[in-house]
Parts: sequence; structure tokens; C-alpha cells
Amino acid sequence: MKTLKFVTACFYLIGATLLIAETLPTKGPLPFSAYDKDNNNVITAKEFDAIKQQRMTQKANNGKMMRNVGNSPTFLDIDTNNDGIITKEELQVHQQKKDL
Ligand SMILES: [Ca+2]
Ligand SMILES: [Ca+2]
Repeated sequence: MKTLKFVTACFYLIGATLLIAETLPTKGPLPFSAYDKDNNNVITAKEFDAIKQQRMTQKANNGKMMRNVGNSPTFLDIDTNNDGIITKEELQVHQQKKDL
């Protein structure tokens, strides 16, 4: 069954390459536009989670341990007024806080 294993490995490689095609920085804050996929100037929980998931997948592919997974910010951490969306200002405030 060596051939099957090889084929499976190839598929993984292709998958990883496709993911790298749209690479996000795995470190540091992302710009608002990276989150706001539909360009409506707000980040929904869905958009936020999609990016978070993408970053986690990338890190996993790079063989990095998700050391910060426990303390990575959640949507609710950034949505400070709890209206279910993240505005540019809320993201900025959050990212500035993190830098300090
Ligand atoms: Ca959006
Ligand atoms: Ca908000």
C-alpha cells in the first residue's frame, strides 16, 4: 500500500500549496481589509472566524505549535460594544492595546 500513501501525501502537498497561494501573515496584527472579505467595512463573526481558521491551518502546515491558541483574541474580545460586528475602530483599538 505504499502507492496509496504516496498519493495521499501528494494530495496533502497540493492542498498545502493551494493554501500558501493565499498566505496570511501568521504573526502580528492583520489589516482590517484582510478580515473584511466582502468589503462592507465591518467584520462579522463569520469573517473573523474564517481568518482565524485560515491562520491556524497555515501555522499547522508550517509545523508550528499553536502556543498562543489559548490566548488568541476571540471575536467578543474585539467587539467591545457587543453589537455583533467589528468596526475598523474596534480592531484598531484592540491592536493598539495588544502592542502595549
Ligand atoms: Ca465584511
Ligand atoms: Ca462592535
